[in-house]
This record gives sequence, C-alpha cells and structure tokens, in this order.
Amino acid sequence: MLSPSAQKVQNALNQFGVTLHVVELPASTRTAVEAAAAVGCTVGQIAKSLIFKSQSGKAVLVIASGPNRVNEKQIGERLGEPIGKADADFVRAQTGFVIGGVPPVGHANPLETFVDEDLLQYEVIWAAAGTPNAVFELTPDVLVKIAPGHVISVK
Ligand code: 5CA
Repeated sequence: MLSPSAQKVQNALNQFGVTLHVVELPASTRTAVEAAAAVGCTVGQIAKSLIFKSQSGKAVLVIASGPNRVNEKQIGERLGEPIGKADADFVRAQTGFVIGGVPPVGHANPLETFVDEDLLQYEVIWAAAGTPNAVFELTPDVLVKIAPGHVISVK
C-alpha cells in the first residue's frame, strides 16, 4: 500500500501508459544525496524536481541532475522573465506536494518545464514520487516523454 501522495504519483504515471513503479523506502529520500544512498545509485542519477517562481508569479519546474545547481539567470532568460526560489507554501500550492517529495509529474497545475540535459547520459535515473520516502526509477527518454519541456543545460 502506498501512502496517498505516493499513490497520486503512481496514478499519474499509469496514465502515461508506461510501466513505472513508485516505491516507498524506509530510508529518507528527502534530498538527492539521501535518495541516491537509499536506492544505491549516483547522485547524478537523481532527477530533482525544483520549483521556481517567475516575476509574474508563474511556477516553473526545473528537473535537474542531483549535483547541479540551477542557473536561475539562464532559465529566466530562456523563459523571458526572471525566476527566483519558491517558498514551501508556493511549492505545495502549485504542485500538490511537499518539498522533498515533489515529483516530475502529477502536479496540481501544469508547469512550464525545463529538463537538465545532464540526465540524458544515464541508462536509468530516479525521481521523487510524492513524499520524502517515495521514488521511482525511469529512463531519461521516458522522463522527457512524461515531463515534456525544454531540454537544456541548467547549470
Ligand atoms: N526527494 C529528493 C530527491 S528527488 C528531492 O526532492 N530532492 S530535491 O532536491 O528536489 O528537493 C529538495 C529541494 O527543495 C532543494 O534542493 C531545495 O531547492 C528545495 N528546498 C528545500 N528547502 C526549501 C525551503 N525551505 N523552501 C523552498 N525550497 C526548499
């Protein structure tokens, strides 16, 4: 049995017609480093779903490889308006999930999305699945399919 938030992500994944399985782990997957340790992959293979807020109040999703620090200036230029960090309440309202569990799909509102090109080098990657203990494994090509957006260098 998945917790309700993890099940919400599983349901969203099911709608894409791909076979992906959310797993809930005893260990924390709240951060990229913890998630990598919990599943036994490199931090680079963790797809972090980061929420930013644009100047006009739009939510922007950047799916970044674990170690990469997002270059907000560059994303802002690409978007056409500056972006900054979002606070926890904004993340919760826009995605329906808490920080540390924000998944790449299944959000409350559709989000303009940028995908880190560094994720494409891996055979498999892992993403958060709704809670700070839930993740799922996928391939980069499936990520780009289910979370369509601009594939760019984010760092
Ligand atoms: N489950 C893991 C691996 S996928 C995960 O969600 N990692 S994460 O990096 O995507 O989520 C944590 C991110 O949330 C941090 O990198 C940071 O950008 C953001 N964050 C953490 N604390 C806060 C906060 N108080 N306010 C806004 N954003 C925060």
